[in-house]
Amino acid sequence: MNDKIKEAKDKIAEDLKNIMDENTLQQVKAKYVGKKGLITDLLKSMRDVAAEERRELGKKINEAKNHIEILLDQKSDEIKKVLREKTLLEEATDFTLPGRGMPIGAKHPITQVMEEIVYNFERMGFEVAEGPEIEMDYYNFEALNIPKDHPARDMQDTFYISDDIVLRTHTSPVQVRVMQNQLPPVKIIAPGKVYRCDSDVSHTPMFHQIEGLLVDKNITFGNLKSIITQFINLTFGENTNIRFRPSFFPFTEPSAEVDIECEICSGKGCRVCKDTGWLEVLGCGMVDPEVFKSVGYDTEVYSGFAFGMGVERITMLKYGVNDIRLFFENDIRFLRQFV
Ligand code: 2U9
Repeated sequence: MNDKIKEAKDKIAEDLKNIMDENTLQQVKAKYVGKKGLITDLLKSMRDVAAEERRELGKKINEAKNHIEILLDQKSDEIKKVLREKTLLEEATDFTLPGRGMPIGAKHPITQVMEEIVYNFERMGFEVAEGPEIEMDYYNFEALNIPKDHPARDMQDTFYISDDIVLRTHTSPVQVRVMQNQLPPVKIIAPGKVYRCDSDVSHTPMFHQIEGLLVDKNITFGNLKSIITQFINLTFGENTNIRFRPSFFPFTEPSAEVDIECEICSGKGCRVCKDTGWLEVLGCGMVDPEVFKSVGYDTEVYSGFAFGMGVERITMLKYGVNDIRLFFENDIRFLRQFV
C-alpha cells in the first residue's frame, strides 16, 4: 500500500510534465482522482487494512491526494496562462494603423441646384410657398385658364387619381391657392415635385419645378425681364447671353421662353443646341387676366408676371448632363461628381 501511494505521488509529476492542453489534463485527473482513479482505488482498499494501520494509512493517502490536486491545479493555471498570452499576441491591436474613415453623405445634385435657385430668388425678395402634390382639377387646370378640352389635360400627360383629382402637373396651383387667400402684393416662388406621364432622355414621370409669381400695381414686362435676367446671371454666370423668344401658355399673355447662349459652341450651333446656338432655360409671361378673374383680383388695378422652370433641366444645362435618368439611378459614381 505504501509503495502504491509513493508511486502515485512520483508518477503524477511525470504525467503532467509535457501536457499543454486542458483535455489531456482532464484525462490525467481522471486517472488519479476520478471515480476509477488510483487514489480512489486506494481509499476503497482501506476496507481490507487492519484497524490499527488504517488511521496512519488514511492520512498518507489524503496527503498524496492533496499533493496531486495541487499539482493538477498548478498545471491548469499554467495552461490557461499560456493560452491567454497566445490569444493576446494574436489579437494584438496596432494603434499606429491609420483610422477607418466614416463615409459622409452629401446632397443630391437636384437638391443642391433647387436650394441654389431658391436662395437666388430669396435674395431678390421672393418668399417660398408650398402646396399639395395631389391636387384638385380646379387648381391644377381650371383656375389657370386650361379648359376641359385643352390638350394639356390629355390622359397621356396627366396622372388622374379620379375624375377631378390629379397629381399636380406643375406647381402653379400653389400660386392660385396663395392668391385665393391674400391680396397683392404677392411675391412668391413655389418649388416642388410635379408629375407627368412621360419618359425618355429628357423626361421622367416625376421631376422638380420652381415657379414664381409677382403681382402688384404697375407690374410690367420690363420688371419680368429684369428679375429673369438677374436670376440667370446669378445661376449661370454674370456674362451669360440671354434672349426672350415669343411663346404661348394658357395662363400667361404675352408669353415668352428664355434661352441662354450655348456654351459648348459659343452660339455657333452644335449637336447639343440643335444648331440654334441657344438653349431653352425657362418659360414666363404676364399673368393672363382670366387667371386673376378666377381668384377675384381686380384686373384693372393689378398686373403681374409668372415664370416656371424644370430643376432637372437647369441642372443638366449647368453641368452638361445629357440624360435626365442619371439623376434617378442613384449610381454613386455619378452622384460623387457633385460633392
Ligand atoms: C399662375 C399663373 C401663371 C407659370 C409659368 C411657364 C411659363 C413655363 C414650364 C417650364 C419648363 C414648365 O417644367 S416645365 O416643363 N413652365 O414655361 N410656367 S409661365 O405661370 C403661372 C403660374 C402660376 C397663377
